[in-house]
Amino acid sequence: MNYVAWSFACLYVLDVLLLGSFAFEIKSRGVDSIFLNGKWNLMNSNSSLSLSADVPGCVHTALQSQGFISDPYYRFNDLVYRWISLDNWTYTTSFSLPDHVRGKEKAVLVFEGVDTVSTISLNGVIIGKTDNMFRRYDFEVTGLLKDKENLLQVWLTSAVIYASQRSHAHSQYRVPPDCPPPVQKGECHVNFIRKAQNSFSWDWGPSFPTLGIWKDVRLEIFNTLRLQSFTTSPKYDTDHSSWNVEVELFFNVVVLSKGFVRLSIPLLDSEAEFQLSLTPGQSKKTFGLQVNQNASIMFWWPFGHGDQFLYDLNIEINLEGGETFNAERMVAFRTVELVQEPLPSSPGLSFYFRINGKPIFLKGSNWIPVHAFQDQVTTDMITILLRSVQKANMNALRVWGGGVYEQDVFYTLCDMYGIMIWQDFMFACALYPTEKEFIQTVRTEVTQQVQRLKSHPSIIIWSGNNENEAAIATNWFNITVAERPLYVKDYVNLYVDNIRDIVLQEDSTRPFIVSSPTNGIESEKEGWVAHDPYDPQNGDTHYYNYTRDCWNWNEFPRTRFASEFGFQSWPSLSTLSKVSVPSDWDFNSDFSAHRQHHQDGNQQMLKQAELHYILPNSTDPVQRYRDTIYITQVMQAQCVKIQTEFYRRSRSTIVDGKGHTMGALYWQLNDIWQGPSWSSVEFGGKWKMLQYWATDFYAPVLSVGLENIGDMLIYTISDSHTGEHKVKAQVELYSWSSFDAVCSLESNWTTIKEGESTLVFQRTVSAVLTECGNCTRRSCVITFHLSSPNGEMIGPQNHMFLSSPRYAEGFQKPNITFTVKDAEIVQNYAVTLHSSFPAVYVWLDVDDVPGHFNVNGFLMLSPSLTVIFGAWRPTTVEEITAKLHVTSLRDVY
Ligand code: BMA
Repeated sequence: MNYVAWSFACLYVLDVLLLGSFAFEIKSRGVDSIFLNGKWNLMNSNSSLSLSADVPGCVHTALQSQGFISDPYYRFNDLVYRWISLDNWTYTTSFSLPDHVRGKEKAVLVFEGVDTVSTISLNGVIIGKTDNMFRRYDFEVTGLLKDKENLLQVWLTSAVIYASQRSHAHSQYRVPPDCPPPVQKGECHVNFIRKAQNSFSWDWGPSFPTLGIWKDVRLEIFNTLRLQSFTTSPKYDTDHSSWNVEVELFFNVVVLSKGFVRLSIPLLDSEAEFQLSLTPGQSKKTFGLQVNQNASIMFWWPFGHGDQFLYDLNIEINLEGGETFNAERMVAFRTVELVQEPLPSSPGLSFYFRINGKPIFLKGSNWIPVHAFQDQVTTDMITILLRSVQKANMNALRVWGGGVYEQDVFYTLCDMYGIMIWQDFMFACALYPTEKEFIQTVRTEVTQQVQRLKSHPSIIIWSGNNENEAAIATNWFNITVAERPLYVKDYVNLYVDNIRDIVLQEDSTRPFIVSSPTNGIESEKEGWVAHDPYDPQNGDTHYYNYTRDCWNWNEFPRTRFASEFGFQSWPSLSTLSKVSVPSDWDFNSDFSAHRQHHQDGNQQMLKQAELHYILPNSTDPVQRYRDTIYITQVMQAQCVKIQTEFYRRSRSTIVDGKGHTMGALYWQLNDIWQGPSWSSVEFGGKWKMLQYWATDFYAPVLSVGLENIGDMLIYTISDSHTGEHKVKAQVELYSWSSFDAVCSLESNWTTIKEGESTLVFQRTVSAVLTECGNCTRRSCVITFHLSSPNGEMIGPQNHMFLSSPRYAEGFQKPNITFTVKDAEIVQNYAVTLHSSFPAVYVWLDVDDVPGHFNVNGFLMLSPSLTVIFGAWRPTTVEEITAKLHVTSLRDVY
């Protein structure tokens, strides 16, 4: 664990300052942009409600901010406010044109994002319709504008009603699933609408089928042309061993225009100028900037593998008529390959990423939407989450296909932080229709999103959908054998013939796979739907099992790449108390059942916890509730740790043809609301125990302990590229009743190699116990770490149990007390704990004070220990002292 005190707040301020200089922007002389964001009027269908509403925004946010409804996340409000999504709503604004734009040749009204189904009118004339929240709409309005009092109206249709109508109109055959499982309390037929699929409910989130104008609205007025967007794609030319940056410019041209384009990367002394000739209509021009071969290019590396060099690329366009366009964007140089090759002694193919020629193990988690109301997602929220990702030693996230394509700032921050993104297209856990209009809107969506996002080096792969290959292959929807070909045909049509086809045309700088999980090349051979997409010997896998004992690592598939796995837990009381009342604070309350959207989820958590821990039994109901939350977080952290350590140590082993695991992305990083889920970070940014533990189990060099058929083994995994290290494992056994180690053991010196997992210690458990003397499986716990020849500790301290803590002998209440002091670093506080006995899963919770500890959820084997709390807002020693709660396993029963 990293014991260096750090201040999140300071880093955050720095990020926001840097972001300003990294964001891309088009400045043009000749095009006037008039933003129509701000206060609009909003009305429901029978005009009984009329209110002011922000654009960008949505109906729910407007109703809440104007006091018509209370917090939609509060208690059972997701059901109470269902009527909002069943109604139709109209947004109206009026505007005048500034003098200097009147009489220009062309006017285009740009909607960056409408959620979702609408008819739009300007001055009473219908200018267009929308049906896809993931695409931008440009409506030409030349000739419709008045100098004053232009009336712009967006007539939104209920997404729920629209989806239902579309599904009924699709009468030839059903496109399942019809509705989500009842436990999700959601709406039906979400697969018929191009909208965040989770917005009709998910197994971790509420049903809020929003309506709104969720992104900017602006008018663009010009005489000659406008530059709509541009992309920058550095490509490595292997024949000439040089880099070439491909720049695409997308124009909307009114009159024949001539001029020139200058591209430059000043830091690399690279510049080129090109003639430009544009004819009326839409037009795309592509240019290549050859990077100066004498310049030394610094690569962009994933976090933990090197720096993230970003270079400023300038685009300057000068037209003969005097118009100019200037744009800039940060570009980065990196290559990415998805390696699917035969492996020795294994039947399938490998599945791993090579970045800049080096194999990289992906360590991270899955990202879901940050909020049900996307207009409420701030740069702060995204920054805090992505900083948490990096802080926990993760280098990758998968933007999961049931949510949204994230906003630009998300990808810009990932570029800066070195977080690799596995980007799904937004299709999840369903079959989809393939009518002409549906395919057409998807084609536009995919083209636009690839063009918007492909300049980001952080994105390393595109993936067509979440689990839809598996849904057909393993027959989630009871499709008959006779009908199956029809659905496979639709599947291939949508993801292969359309989405894949577009992606391959638009972007040659990163790989594409059709689904996750998939068998990759093997799925393709089997006609894109493999008979078992969960095959551990090909492609990636998703694996969940809540009923089997998660401490038994033999249960896990030795996969090539674990892109999803996880366990649920409940968020802290301070997070839940914002949306509940004390009578809800009971694990068996209606509230607890209501927030749980996964069938039997609450029972599964307790059953899994009960295998190894005694469940909380305080007679004080609120204490019991807090303790139950705690035990679910203990269970989750321990289960995900064991599973992730298994994947990391499987990176260089092949057992029975399985292994060579090169990625572990647990499900899921973040939460959409305050409820139970697989997340490691709660809604609001508070870290669960799992997030603290990820810092260790994703450490660059890690030692892992386990038991295998009576043997105690310690493996070392190294992600470093710095060559070989000599290490030995130092092992200590502690009894539960004393702070003095019962005995210490050592391994021999072993050389660990970069990118490998190496066995460093092996003895039978009985030999270890005999040698140690006063220890039994139940009375002792084992700690271990690695050390170098000069005595340095390498990687984090780790520990293992030889028996479940529920059977621990000599285990006593530790009576932990604490004192808090100012740590003399901005907003950092030192908490010194005093304990009477060894304690396990020691958990510090400062209620609603935002921030986090340098270490938490730990094994305490000394009578006192100091940890640091870094607050994200000003606080005091007194506030922390008053709000701090310390819990350890022995305290809950
Ligand atoms: C997966 C995901 C999500 C889901 C999660 C937990 O398979 O793709 O659909 O939320 O499992 O059930």
